Parts: sequence; C-alpha cells; structure tokens
Amino acid sequence: MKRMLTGLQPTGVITLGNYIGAIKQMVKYQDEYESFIFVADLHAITVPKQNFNLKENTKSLIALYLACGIDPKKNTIFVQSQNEYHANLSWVLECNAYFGELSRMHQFKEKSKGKENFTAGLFTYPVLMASDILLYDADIVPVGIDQKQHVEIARDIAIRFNNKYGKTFIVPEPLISDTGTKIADLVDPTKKMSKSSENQNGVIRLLDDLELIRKKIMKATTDSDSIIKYDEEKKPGISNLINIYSSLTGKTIKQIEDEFKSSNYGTFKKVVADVVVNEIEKIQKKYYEYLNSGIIDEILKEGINKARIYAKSKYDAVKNKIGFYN
Ligand code: ATP
Ligand code: LTN
Repeated sequence: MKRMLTGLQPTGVITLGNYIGAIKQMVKYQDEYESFIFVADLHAITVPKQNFNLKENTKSLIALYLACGIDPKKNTIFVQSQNEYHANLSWVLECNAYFGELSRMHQFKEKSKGKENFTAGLFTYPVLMASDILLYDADIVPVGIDQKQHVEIARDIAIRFNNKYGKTFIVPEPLISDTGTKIADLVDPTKKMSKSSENQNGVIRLLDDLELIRKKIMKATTDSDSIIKYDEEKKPGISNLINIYSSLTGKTIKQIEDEFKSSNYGTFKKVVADVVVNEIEKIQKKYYEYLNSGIIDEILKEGINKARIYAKSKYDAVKNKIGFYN
C-alpha cells in the first residue's frame, strides 16, 4: 500500500478553504493509502504571533481532524514537536539544501516582504517540511496549490541526498486536488481565503457561529449582472460560491449553472449558505464531543509511538550513510 502524509499548521481555527482544499482530500485518501496526518506545530512558530495559544490550537486542530472524518483507525495521527527526529533530520537536510533555492520559495518571499526581522526558521521552513515527508517514506503528499513548491523542493533534496549517499529516501509526489483547490475570500474574491486574514467577514471558520456563517455568505461580494455562470476572471465572487457549492455537493459546475439558470444571486446564496451551514453544523457537533471526551490524548499517544518507530529507523539509516559516530 502506498503511503500518504500531510499536515496543517495550528495557526488559527481552520477555514472552509482549508477544509475543502486540504482536509476533504485527507478523508478521501485515507482508504486508499497508509496515512500519516500530523499537526505542524514546529512550523507554526516560524512567524511570531500575538495572543496565540499553541497548546490549545493543537488540541483543537486534532479535534477538528477527527470531527471532519479523519479516522484514527485508518491514520497515524500525531503532533510534530513530539517527535524529535523531524528537527534532527531537518538539520542534516539543511546541509543538503541551497541558499539560492530556498530564497526562491514563494511563501518565503511573500512572508518576509518588507520585514527587517523575519526568522531564520521562516527561511528554512521548506527543509523542515522535507524532513516531515522524507522521514516516513511518503509516496504522496496532498496539499493545496500554494504548498506545491515546497513538495517539489523536498523531491529535489531527496534526489540530491540519494545521489550523494546512495538510495535513502523515497521521492514524494505532490497531490493537488482539481476542484476547490483555491477557495477565495468572500469580501475580496481575488484573494485566497486564509486563516490569518484580517477581514473576518471574508473568512468562514469551522468554529464560527452558524448564523454568522450564513450572514457572511449572504453578504459575499458578487458582480452586478445577476447571472449564475462560472467565470473566474470576470465573475470571481460568484465563481467562488459555485466552487464551494460544487465541492460540498459533488455537483459539477455545468450542473450548477443549469440548476440555477433562472435564479437570482439571493436565491443561490441562500442555497449555498444552507449547504455550508449544514456541513459545518455536523462538524461542530462532533468537534465538541471529541474535545470533551479525553480520547484525543489516547489517539496522540498511539500515533506518536508509531510515528517514532518509522522516523527512528529512517534517521538511523541517514546517520549511518553520513558516518555519524554511534
Ligand atoms: P495562513 O493564513 O496561516 O497562511 P492558510 O489558511 O493559508 O494559513 P495553510 O495552513 O497555509 O492555510 O494551509 C493548509 C492547507 O490548506 C494547505 O494544503 C493549503 O494549500 C490549503 N488551503 C489553505 N487555504 C486554502 C484555500 N483558500 N483554498 C483551498 N485550500 C486552501
Ligand atoms: N506547510 C504546510 C504544513 C506542512 C506540511 C508538511 C504539509 C508542514 N509539513 C509536510 C504536508 C507535508 C502548510 O502550511 N499547509
């Protein structure tokens, strides 16, 4: 069975964009692959944040994974910082990564732009991500399009290391979903819906009040011609709502355009809001059950024990290849 690995950062309550672009993919693939799902808390400290409770966010993200349908019987679920091999291997990989290639990463350029004091961790972020992936011999890594470049550098580092020291790592493939890969901000549909966005009205979070979610969708920015037709360039707002509706119902864009060809925007928005609220309501109910059940610590204990076995064996192989004294 091929192996899949992916993770999210506990940097805030996850959005409908994260759910559609990342979590739904994980749920879909858990039956096809041997899956490793983790919370990337080491990555979450690369950019300093205020009013940020890392421990609480980590537990909350695990409860959300479970509530969204990630099954602990089918996945190894763990917290990155509980496994010291991620940081250990990351150092070794840093010594096999180039300053030039890391300088070209879009995320680094975007997050460091205009700042004087960004951290060295922000710069080496993709190497830690390569370490996460390569430690477990992951064949595929489901991510949104914005993370594709990071999986590509993990591939480059794996190939370089294998050439230098002999075959050690599996070269991973990114897996990008075709529908709903990029859910846009509801207020400014030219921007991606993002956890760290400042305008709360543009972002739907999975733990938002259900009536508030409905209001945000009813107020979403649309154009003025009142035709429900997919056109990302000329009609980004309505196209975004079509994407959301399509991802949650499984209907194609064509089916949606036909279904709503004589409806106005208000009617369509109401239907989209009903579908979104219905989906999130179910998630929230399960979320609070998991959060209060005590089961999370049990799942994480089992997960980290399993993860450490794989990681240790890979890290030992790396140490031998390099010639570290043992
Ligand atoms: P931040 O604002 O902290 O950068 P984010 O909301 O952009 O966070 P990430 O933690 O960077 O999200 O990404 C988590 C996963 O969710 C990634 O695989 C990413 O591609 C996916 N993702 C994030 N935002 C969206 C979106 N708007 N539409 C689809 N997928 C998304
Ligand atoms: N950078 C990713 C989170 C992440 C990840 C990984 C995803 C860290 N390590 C390894 C896949 C594989 C993000 O921000 N979504």
